[in-house]
Amino acid sequence: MKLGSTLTFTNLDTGIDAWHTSPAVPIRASEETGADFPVSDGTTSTGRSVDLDSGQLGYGVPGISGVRNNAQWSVNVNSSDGYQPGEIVTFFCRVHPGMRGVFRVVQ
Ligand SMILES: [Cu+2]
Repeated sequence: MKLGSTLTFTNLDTGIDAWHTSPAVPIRASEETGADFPVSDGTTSTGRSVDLDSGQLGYGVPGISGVRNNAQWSVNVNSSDGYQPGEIVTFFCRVHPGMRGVFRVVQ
């Protein structure tokens, strides 16, 4: 992700009532992969704490389902929010932990 850009997560499964949280829980950025990846300790590769929680992206009964009733959620990847070139941020879906992603901040 280029520093200063916006990262938007879109739930494309709303037609089948599948809710996703993308990213769900901020997780430690790591260049390692394995059974313990990603680690959900809420920090990036630089050790900086991040709060990336989209809530449940999708549509449901207001007040009961707990979903946002919105299919998109965005993060501003900019220096004023602490992002730095080279920083790696990993994330996963809390509903479907096998859905994982990562981005590296570039200049
Ligand atoms: Cu999901």
